[in-house]
Amino acid sequence: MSTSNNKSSVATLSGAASLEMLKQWVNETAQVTQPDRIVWCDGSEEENTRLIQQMLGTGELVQLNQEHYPNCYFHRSHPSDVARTEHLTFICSDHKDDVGPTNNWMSYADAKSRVWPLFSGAMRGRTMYVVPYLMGPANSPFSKVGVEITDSAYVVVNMRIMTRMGQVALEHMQQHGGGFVKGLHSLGDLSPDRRFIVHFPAEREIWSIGSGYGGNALLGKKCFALRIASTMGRDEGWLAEHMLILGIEDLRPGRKGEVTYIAAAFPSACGKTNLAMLVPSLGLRDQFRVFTVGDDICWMHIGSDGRLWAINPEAGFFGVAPGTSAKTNPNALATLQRNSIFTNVALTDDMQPWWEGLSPAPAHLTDWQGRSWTPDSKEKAAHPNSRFTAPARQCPCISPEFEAPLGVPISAIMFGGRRARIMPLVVEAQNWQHGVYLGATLSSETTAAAVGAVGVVRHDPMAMLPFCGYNMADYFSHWLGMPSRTSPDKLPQIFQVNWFRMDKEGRYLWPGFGENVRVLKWIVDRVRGRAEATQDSPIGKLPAEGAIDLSGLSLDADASNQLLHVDRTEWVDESERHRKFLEQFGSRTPQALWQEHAALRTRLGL
Ligand code: SAT
Ligand code: MN
Repeated sequence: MSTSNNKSSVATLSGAASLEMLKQWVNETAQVTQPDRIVWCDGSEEENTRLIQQMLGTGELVQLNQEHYPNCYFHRSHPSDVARTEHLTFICSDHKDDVGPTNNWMSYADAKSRVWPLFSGAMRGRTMYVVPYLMGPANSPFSKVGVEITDSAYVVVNMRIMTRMGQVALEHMQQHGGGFVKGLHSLGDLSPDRRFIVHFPAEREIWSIGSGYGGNALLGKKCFALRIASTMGRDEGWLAEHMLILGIEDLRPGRKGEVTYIAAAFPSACGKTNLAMLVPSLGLRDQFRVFTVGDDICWMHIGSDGRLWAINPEAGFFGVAPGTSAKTNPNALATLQRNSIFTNVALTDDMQPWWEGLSPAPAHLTDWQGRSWTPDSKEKAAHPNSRFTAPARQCPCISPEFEAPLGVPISAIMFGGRRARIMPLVVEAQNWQHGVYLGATLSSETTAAAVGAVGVVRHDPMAMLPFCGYNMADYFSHWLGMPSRTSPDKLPQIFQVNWFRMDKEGRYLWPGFGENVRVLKWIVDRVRGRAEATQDSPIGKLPAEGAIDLSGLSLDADASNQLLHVDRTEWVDESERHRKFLEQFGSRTPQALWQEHAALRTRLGL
């Protein structure tokens, strides 16, 4: 077992020593898992073709209509393995307090006795793939190397889309040293009873067994780029966040095409991909244009100019298919038209992928479980968490800065939740500390991205609840400490948004999608000192009357009032929920958050 509870500092390893460590780890792992053969993946086209051919043979992949979807394939996962399983996701450390009340903790002893034995002989009769990958652009000082050992060829071809895989990663490691994050993955027997996703932040290691699904199995994504990276960020003074990154170009006369970069955190399946690829609604299309840097994960470092600079560590999109259409996200639709993998969607009779919201339902489909489906069927044809895996470089609005080694400078951070009530469309924080409070007290209704009830309001601070690799109270302290690392006026302004507010009849008040550019416009103008906000709302700065451009939008006066309405009674209750949430962390809750809580209560007249 390579994790022997001695925290060797891999960060100081040379390139040669890192490579040596890799060889040794592969040998040790093979001895335990007993694969029939070992394949070192180089990320090449030939290798990819070979793996695809092999999976077409076993039925793991099905070829899609090559005329409409060239080089696209379909995969059906086990019906009990279609979303992240948060209750089977653990952080392993010396003390339970290290991970806090919002994470599942596992002791080293339990990891050794309950999880490690499941890997014993797990790869018998299978191939063990060794997948080196780079998170972040080649040549970026912020990029980090991971190696995933897996017995799933499906994982390999997905990792090839989602990361910079193969030679580029080994070269980065050789040049920069610093070791790599170990990720050991086996499908095991796919039983939820023997499924564990265990993180060892101190050892920079991940074990995942019993699942072949996205966030559980593509270990570069949530496991490394968020849970392990958030602990690296804490130790090294940077931020690993569950955020999209977009650039919004101002096309208005006299603005010289200035681009403002925004990072935005939303829980899974709340529209990050759509926002990252936003096409402004018709009326505002000649004023703004949006470029995508990332749709899910954002690593932010303080640059030499004192500002926060962001890179997207990923190279592809693992997007929710249902709801994606020419209307809601034409850029995503164009991106996934070729070289993409579809998981748990429905199939048309001529082998095109289909999901709810794509187009009017065809008269006949094969549903995500392989059953015949007609519009009369009671169940959905595509799984609500069905996904596409598509290369980012194919996105028509990919940012010219996508590969920039130093990333892009962030001017605004948005925290968004899915809330039917209470939360206004947009509110701006008074300052960084208040912004951290807005992020820390964020709540959202649960979605199909994780196993469990859908639509339940839960706290999801910074949209990181399932992804923070250490005690969330310490994570808040880390955020609160950012101003001490730079000059505070260089940090981005912080906003909270909610696209999902409903009226009493349960209808969305805000049209969302392309119309969200109206909120972005206000945010751009706020950070550039050109738009007005009220100063007197108890929860933060709201757009002043008329400050949000609603021209050409058929929104009645009542709806626009409701969208920005702050109901004192509701907020008194909400502040109680904040208190209960913050109390969970006991003495670790930063005093600054209690100060903000008290200030909110005072502004509410309590
Ligand atoms: O399955 S993933 O975790 O990769 C996607 C998501 O839930 O955001
Ligand atoms: Mn996500």
